[in-house]
Amino acid sequence: MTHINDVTSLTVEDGIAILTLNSPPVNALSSPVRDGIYRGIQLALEDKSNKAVVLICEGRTFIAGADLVEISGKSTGASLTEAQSMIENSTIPVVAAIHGTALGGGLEVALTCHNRIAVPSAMCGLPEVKLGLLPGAGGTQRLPRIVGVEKALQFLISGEQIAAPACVEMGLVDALAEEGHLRRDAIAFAQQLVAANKPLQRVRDLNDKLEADKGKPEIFSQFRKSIARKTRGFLAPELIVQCVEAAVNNSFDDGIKEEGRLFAIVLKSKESAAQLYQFFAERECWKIPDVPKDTPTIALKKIGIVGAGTMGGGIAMNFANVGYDVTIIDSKPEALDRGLSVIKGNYDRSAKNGRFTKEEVDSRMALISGSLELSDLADCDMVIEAVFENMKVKKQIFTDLDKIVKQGAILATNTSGLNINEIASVTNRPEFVIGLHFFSPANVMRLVEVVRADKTSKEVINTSMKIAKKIGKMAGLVGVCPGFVGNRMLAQRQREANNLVLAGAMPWDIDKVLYDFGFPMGPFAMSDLAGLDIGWNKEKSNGQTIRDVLCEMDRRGQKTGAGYYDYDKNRVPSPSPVVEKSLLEFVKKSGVEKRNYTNDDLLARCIYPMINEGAKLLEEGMAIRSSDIDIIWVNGYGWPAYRGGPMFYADQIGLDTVLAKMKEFEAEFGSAFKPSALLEKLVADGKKFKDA
Ligand code: 3H9
Repeated sequence: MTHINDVTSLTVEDGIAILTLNSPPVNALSSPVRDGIYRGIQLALEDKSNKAVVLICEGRTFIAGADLVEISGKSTGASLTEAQSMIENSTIPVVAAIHGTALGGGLEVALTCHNRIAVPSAMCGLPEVKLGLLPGAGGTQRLPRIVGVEKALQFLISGEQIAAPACVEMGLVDALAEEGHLRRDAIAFAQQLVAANKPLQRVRDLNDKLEADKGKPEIFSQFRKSIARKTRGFLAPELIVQCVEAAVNNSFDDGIKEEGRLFAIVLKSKESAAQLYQFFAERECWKIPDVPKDTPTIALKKIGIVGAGTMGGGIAMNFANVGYDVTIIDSKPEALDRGLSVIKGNYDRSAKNGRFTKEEVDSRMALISGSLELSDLADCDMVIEAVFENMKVKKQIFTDLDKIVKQGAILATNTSGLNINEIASVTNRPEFVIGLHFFSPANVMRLVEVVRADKTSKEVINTSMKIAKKIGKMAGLVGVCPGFVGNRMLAQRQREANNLVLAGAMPWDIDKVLYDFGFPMGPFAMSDLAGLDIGWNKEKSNGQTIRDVLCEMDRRGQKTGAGYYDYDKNRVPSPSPVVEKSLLEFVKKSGVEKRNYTNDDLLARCIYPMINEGAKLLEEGMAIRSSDIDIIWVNGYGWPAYRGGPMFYADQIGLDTVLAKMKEFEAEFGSAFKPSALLEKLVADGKKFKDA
């Protein structure tokens, strides 16, 4: 065996040179990996007795892409383009042998190989779009040459990973190896290629599929329309489409130049800085300083859910999806039946959309059973209470669960902000009590706030974080305080949005500012969607609040065709002159001075108090790190991913800017705006939240 460098080695078996990469954890294309590929292929070619080369990786995966730590920094040795050219211009076949994931630059390296073989469990993808980037190593030019323009656009814009068997169907992978025997089968495959002695297949030279799509600009215009809503505010998707257009309309070399030009733009963009930050934040959030990796966990097999409402049903689906037995309890038979049929309906819809098969619907439903008796949860390893937000009711449920459920089981509450210490206090096992705050709809939303109460044990925390990961969620570990992290910050935004309306700003102007910032909708559109009459009492209503005024006019939100907005029959909203008049009268009556606000004023009043609250949460130790707050806001509250999260955003615009504005607000509106001590300190020290 020849060691090329620390991460690459070359061996020869039966005339086939095997170039092996071993750069944990994911064989990313760091300088030594790129240089190792370049020099390894060069060395393999020097020995004329070698008939073919197999490029294979050690460890858990094939190359998972560019090295994201190094990506905008300095690099040494051969460039990726040089390594790829060395492969593509090889005079003997080079075969990529894929296991794990061939992602981004990894798949782009495989696409310069003449052939690809993969084990069935392998996945291929170009996920750059998720990082605010585009495939910058030929991916946008080679992929459409293999799979055609339409499929390539879907593949590139979704950034999804495709399983090896589907890749074979698309022509992206040539053959499947037996699981666990990749090396053996890749060598045999290379020998077959040598024996067949056909001309080497260079993807760059395949033009048939592009010819078929030439002169059809409508493909691009239709595609742009189809992704407009989903990609609003992101930079990379449009530039990816431009790259594919360049592939269709130019020679390969010119297309590559255009890809390079556009890659340089995305690489320097603030969107990719935010999305790369999120990538690492989403990996950091699992690391709990005082709960080391090797902390024991509690074995979970059977999960109990108390409450068959929308929340309980969604939570149950998460667990059934990954094979857990789930028992859902409700005290009312009709609520239980309704809950179970909503779950079935959700699964059926997914099956109809092709997300999984009818058999899978049946197997998942078979894991979920319903019961009217709490005692049926006795042998559960984890019970999650998901009833409505009422402390008295929750305390009663925990008192009962403590008596019924076996010792050693975790008792979790899905409260969105109640005091979990108080809930835990009614049990004889507060160390087994924890909060698992799912977001609605719980089967769809990615976030769970894992809420650590004063006495929660480390085992229970570790188990809860692990199970959150297993059911595919992003988890932020937070402390007990009203509203925890997410809702506590949201309350700041809600209060200020309402205050602005009370001082004459129009709801749709505030909504528009937040929508343009990147949120899916503003707080008033959201209230209309949820229904303005939630918690409103007709008998007690006396026009004291704006909500009273609107509900008294039977403007109770979308369901009545009117709320803050007027709605047409398709529920398309428009600003309401009636509401405007009522609001202005209300403001006049209340004696508050009406103001005119710029969009910047509206944004600062809604966003800066949230950032300040985030700083207080850090100060109080309710969140471990600012990036945890950011993953909570991006995954649970629609904060635009291309802005990284509120704390990252604050770091970008400058904490001094936020502090100065909070001081102005404090002077004008009082102590609700008092800057957090941490914010003051960071500004004084010239630091950012990321340094806190
Ligand atoms: C690209 O390729 C651009 C090119 O087109 C253009 C070039 C010119 N770099 O996720 P995990 C670390 S853009 C550096 O927990 P899993 C990660 O931080 C790239 N580090 O494991 C973590 O570290 P730690 C396109 C990386 O098994 C550890 O590896 N590629 C990279 O759940 C384990 O990661 C992608 O976007 C990297 N590329 O999932 C793929 N990747 O232990 C990004 C991971 O210290 N990666 N790390 O926290 C992934 O999607 C997943 O990591 C993967 C494994 C599926 C590979």
